[in-house]
Amino acid sequence: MYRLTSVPDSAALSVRMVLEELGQPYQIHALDKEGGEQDSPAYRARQPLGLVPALETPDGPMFETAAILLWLADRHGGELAPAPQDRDRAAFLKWFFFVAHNVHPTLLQFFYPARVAGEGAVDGVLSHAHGRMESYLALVEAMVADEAPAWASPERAGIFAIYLGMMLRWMGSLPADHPGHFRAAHYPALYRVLSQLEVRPSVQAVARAEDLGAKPFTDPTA
Ligand SMILES: N[C@@H](CCC(=O)N[C@@H](CS)C(=O)NCC(=O)O)C(=O)O
Repeated sequence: MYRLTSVPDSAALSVRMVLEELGQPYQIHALDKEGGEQDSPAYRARQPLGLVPALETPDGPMFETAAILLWLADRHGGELAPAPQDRDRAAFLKWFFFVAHNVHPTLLQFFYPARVAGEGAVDGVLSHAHGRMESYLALVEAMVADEAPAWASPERAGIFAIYLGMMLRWMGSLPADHPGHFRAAHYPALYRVLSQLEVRPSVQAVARAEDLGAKPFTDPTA
């Protein structure tokens, strides 16, 4: 059985949704942050930066959200990502890594700006990150609107949409005047995908378990 180390409403969400979608049994291990578990040698051996998620698998421990999502999709087949031999694997990988390498790290700057530049330069980091995020999301929106790839359709509940939906959840939950505030509703093609994806039983099961509300991707403050 998989064992997912998590804190509520963290990047572990996407892994949990994918495990639900795959129907794979798993246990949640709640990281004891107050007790300092993230700094313990045992946890650092599984996640060297002390972050979540970490997933224990039959092939050994894994960290990095995108790597875990892709590994689960590949390992269990199905429809969550195009298989290596599929024609649309190339386009899928390109955009999945685009999100993992651009959207995710920029998003983290909204939540931990001082880590990037120290306390004195937080405003500059936030406004620079805002501009980059605006262009990243516009590119993803245009791709989904123009190409309507099957791997980003709500029917497939793919790892691309689950990963991006989780990030839009967090950005949408920031105050409206925060530079990191971006809402799915501003991106019609993404909104259409995410509003159908979020009512799937897998996403709803995690939303109930972690108290995320009825529309975890498109209306995180509801
Ligand atoms: N690149 C990592 C980032 C993971 C990450 O930043 N996790 C956050 C929660 S969403 C965390 O553990 N934050 C606690 C902290 O930074 O102290 C991944 O994709 O797994």
